[in-house]
Amino acid sequence: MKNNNPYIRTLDANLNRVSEGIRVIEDIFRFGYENIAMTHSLRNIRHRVRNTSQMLTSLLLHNRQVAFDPGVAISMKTNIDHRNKHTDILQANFKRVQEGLRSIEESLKSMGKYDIAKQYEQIRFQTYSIEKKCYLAISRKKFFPATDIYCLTAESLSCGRTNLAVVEEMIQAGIKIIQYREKEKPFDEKYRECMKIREMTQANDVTFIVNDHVDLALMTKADGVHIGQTDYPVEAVRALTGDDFIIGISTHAPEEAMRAQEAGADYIGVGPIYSTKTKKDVCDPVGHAYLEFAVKNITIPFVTIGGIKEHNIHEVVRLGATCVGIVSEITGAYNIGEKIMSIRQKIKDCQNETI
Ligand code: TZP
Ligand code: MG
Repeated sequence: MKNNNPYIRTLDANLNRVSEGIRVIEDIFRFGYENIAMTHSLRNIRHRVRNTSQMLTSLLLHNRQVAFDPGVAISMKTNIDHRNKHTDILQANFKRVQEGLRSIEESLKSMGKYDIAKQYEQIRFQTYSIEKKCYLAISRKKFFPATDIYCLTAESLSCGRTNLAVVEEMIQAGIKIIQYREKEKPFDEKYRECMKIREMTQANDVTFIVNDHVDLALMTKADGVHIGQTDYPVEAVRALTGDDFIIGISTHAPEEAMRAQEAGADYIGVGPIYSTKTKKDVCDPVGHAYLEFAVKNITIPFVTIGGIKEHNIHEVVRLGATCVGIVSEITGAYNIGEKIMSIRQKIKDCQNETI
C-alpha cells in the first residue's frame, strides 16, 4: 500500500509506544512497589498522552498499516532483550517514552500542528522529573507507607492517657504511620518517649515520624521528620539526614506544595482543611479547594489534615484524599481501637462508591 502520510503513521506508532512504555513503568510501581503516589502520577501522564491527541484518533487509525511496516519484520528477527532487573526495565522504558515523545513532537510540527506539539514537549519535560522521582522512590529504603490513616500524638487531648498508651492502642488497631507530636515536654522526656515509641513501632513494622526536631528524629532512629514552613529548608534537612529518611512538610497553599515537592520532600501535609483547636499557631482553614488542587497536581504522597472527624471524613475522601491525618478524634476517643475501625470503614465505603 502507498505510504501516503508518513507523519501520521509515525505519530500513531509513537503514541502507542509512549503509552505502552508508561504502562510498563506504572505496573512496576503498582504491583512491584505498591507505590500509590507514583502509580497515580504515571497514570495521569498516560491519560494526558492519549487525551492530548484524541481529536486525531480516527485519522491515525485510518492511516495505520501494520502489514507494511518494515519495523515489524526487523523486530521479529531481533532477539528478546535480557532485562530482568526492575531498574533496567525502568530505564529502557523511560528512554522509549522520551524518544517517542520527541518523535511525536516532530511529526506534529511537520503536520503544522504546533500547539499540540508544544503540549507533547511539556509532557516530555514532565517525564524527566517523574523519572527522577521514580529513581529516588526506589533508591530510598524508607517509603511513606501506602495507608489510609496517619495518626499523631497529643497527650493533652488523650483523656488522661499517656502518649505511650495511646500509641500502643494505635498500633494494636493496625495503624501504619505514627507521628510523635509533643509541644510542651522537656527534651529529655521527649527523647525517652521517642526511644520507647521507636521500639514499639519497629517491632510492629510501623513507620515512625518525629514532629519538628530533626535531631530528636535522628537520635532516636525514627524513619522521618515532619517540619513546618518556617523550619529549616527541606534541602538542608536532607543534607543532614541523607536519602534514606522520610521528610514531610506542612503546606497550606499550592505554591508551598509545589516548592516542597521540588525540594525533595517525601510527602506533604495538606491543610488545615477545617478549623481545628489542636494546633495552636494554625492558619485559617484552607477548605476543599486546596485539597482538590493537591489531588490533581501533587505526585508525592500527601496527608489531608485539620479538623477531620468521623462525621466529615466522607467529604475529603470523596474529593480524592487517600491518606488522612487525624489527631483529636482518635487520641480523644473513648475506645481508640473501635474509633479507628469505624473511621477506616467509612473511608472504605466512600472509596467503594467511586469504583
Ligand atoms: N497540622 C495541620 S492541622 C493539624 C496539624 C498537626 C492539627 C489537626 O488536628 P485535629 O485534631 O485532627 O483537627
Ligand atoms: Mg512544626
